[in-house]
Amino acid sequence: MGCRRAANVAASRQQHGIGPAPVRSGAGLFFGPARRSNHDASLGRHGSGSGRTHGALARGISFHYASGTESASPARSPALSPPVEKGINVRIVLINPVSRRTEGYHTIGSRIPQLGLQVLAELVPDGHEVEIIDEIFGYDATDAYIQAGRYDLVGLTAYTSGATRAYEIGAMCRRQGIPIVMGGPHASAVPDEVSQHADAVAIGECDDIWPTIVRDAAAGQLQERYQGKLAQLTYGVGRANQTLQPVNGTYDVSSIQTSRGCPVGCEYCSVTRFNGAPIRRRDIDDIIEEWNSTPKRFLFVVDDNFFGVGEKHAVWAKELLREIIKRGKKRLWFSQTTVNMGDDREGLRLAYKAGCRGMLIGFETLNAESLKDYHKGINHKNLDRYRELVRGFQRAGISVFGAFIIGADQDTMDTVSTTALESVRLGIDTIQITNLTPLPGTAMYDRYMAEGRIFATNYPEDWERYTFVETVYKPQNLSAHQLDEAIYELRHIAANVPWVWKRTLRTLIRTRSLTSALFIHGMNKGWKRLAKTQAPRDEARFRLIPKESHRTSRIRQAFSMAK
Ligand code: B12
Ligand code: SF4
Repeated sequence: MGCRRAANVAASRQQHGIGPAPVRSGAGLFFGPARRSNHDASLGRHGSGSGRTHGALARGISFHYASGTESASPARSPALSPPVEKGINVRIVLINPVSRRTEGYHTIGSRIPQLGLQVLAELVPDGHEVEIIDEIFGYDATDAYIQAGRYDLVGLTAYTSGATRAYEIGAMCRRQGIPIVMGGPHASAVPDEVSQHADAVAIGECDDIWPTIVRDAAAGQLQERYQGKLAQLTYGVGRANQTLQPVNGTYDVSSIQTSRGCPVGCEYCSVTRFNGAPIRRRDIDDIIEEWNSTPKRFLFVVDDNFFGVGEKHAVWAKELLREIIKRGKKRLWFSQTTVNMGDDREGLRLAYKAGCRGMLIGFETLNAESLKDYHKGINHKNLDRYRELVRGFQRAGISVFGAFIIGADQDTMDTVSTTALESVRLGIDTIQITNLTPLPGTAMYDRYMAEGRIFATNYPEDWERYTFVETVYKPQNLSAHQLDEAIYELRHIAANVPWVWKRTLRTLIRTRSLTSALFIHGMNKGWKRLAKTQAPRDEARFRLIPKESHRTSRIRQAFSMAK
């Protein structure tokens, strides 16, 4: 790759007619819980607004729109000619771009924080400003605020499905002359691709390098590539700015992370490659302080595998739970773990006491061969005991959110309906069934690519199809269309039969916990709304029409919870 000049935030401001704002102390610069609505954000959309943003107004600074959205994107931000200007305060925006193909998914359920952005916000060095835009609340704020020249540096995260939209934002920034840095799971998986759309790519965990990136940008010395390393989660590392809400909406819950990494190494998952196999735990005092600062009473503990798979992991998790019981503010929470936790009575008792009301467990499949292919040894080992383990959670008062993937080499069109029915037999409280999706950066992607099985390869447009609600590869025993159809049948029925209250009642009976039952009620209501949004989209996208078959009657049986 040829020589690139450093991006310069001062140059970007000059382009917008905005002089450097005076340097102020860090604390005063955080906007705090800025609760602006989408209406606010849409004021200046596509250059048709008043020509001022809230940020600019606050400073008494005027700006002009640099260009229309239809012009071609320059290869690099035109803001790349330094004079180096040290000490400038950079107005940073951290954006979570969202795929337009699954709006239902993002907007119907709970609005969960994009924790990575709150973590980066916490690490912004003093003297700079930071805001978050999360497109789960809509796209208007991004377009309006960027075109209004509100920011000097744009930081993009992205899931693979959000990459297409991220590049669109990147192009808009380049037209505006605003430097862009992109990080997160997709950028780390395909940094060469990302570097064509962003001025800098940040690979891996970035806790250690993000402050340097901001300083480099302020000094006009943004590098093309930054390589992060697995963070040592000592006091303060991994902590999020809990009070900073997106400028375009307010999250429903708070998120927190107590550990990173997972030793299981499932073939379709990027966590073990990205965050490492050893489970790294944060400092307990630090967790408790952050826990007590969370603004919402309901928390999502986003750990990859909260309880882990071995004795050492369990001992640590229990130690944390005891401290939460002793020193933590009362919170109800939900996390993710592997099925083996269902065996640990003490761990489950402590978790309930500490406020845990639900655990997401990736059961993935009920087929032993598929589990082997997925390299999910912990499930393979426990396959015959799923029911007993589910009961373990429920006896402790904790509900079970079972995640399943359909599309393994052993799966047929019947697998969706059989899985739905079997999950009732296992007593799982709420289920999620998604299309197997080989994501870049995973061993499965590499294998399927080598086998020529992935057909959605018109990148970057096709990344937007990697949403887990569409098949992007050729399954072994059925066509991609058949797999989409089998999952569509589930959504269609979920949308059209009454089932939510029945599940709530069953959870109440099994867990004897009203809060767990209410949690499940909320989840299932969300899934129903999602199914109502997504099923007609499936019909349009895949040209599907509802048909009665032995599969649909089995799915109905599952929703009516007949054993
Ligand atoms: C919590 C979580 C969720 C939650 C909440 C989502 C949310 N709003 O964050 C829920 C349950 C809703 C969810 C859903 C899904 N998820 Co999810 N989820 C996670 C999980 C477990 C933790 C994310 C997190 O908060 N991490 C903690 C923060 C601190 O880490 P981070 O975001 O990676 O940020 C760090 C670096 O990446 C980097 N960084 C990130 N962004 C940026 C930006 C800049 C500018 C810079 C410099 C650095 C940088 O710096 C940060 C600090 O080190 C991850 C696994 C993981 N360990 O990350 C999967 C993960 C992100 N999810 C994944 C997937 C696939 C999904 C789903 C598609 C799954 C599904 N079955 O439907 C959906 C899609 C949701 C959507 N929005 O499209 C994949 C994404 C992989 C990919 N290439 O896209 C992951 C990596 C897990 C996996 N299977 O591999 N998810
Ligand atoms: S157990 Fe979960 S987090 Fe761990 S590798 Fe498998 S899917 Fe990823």
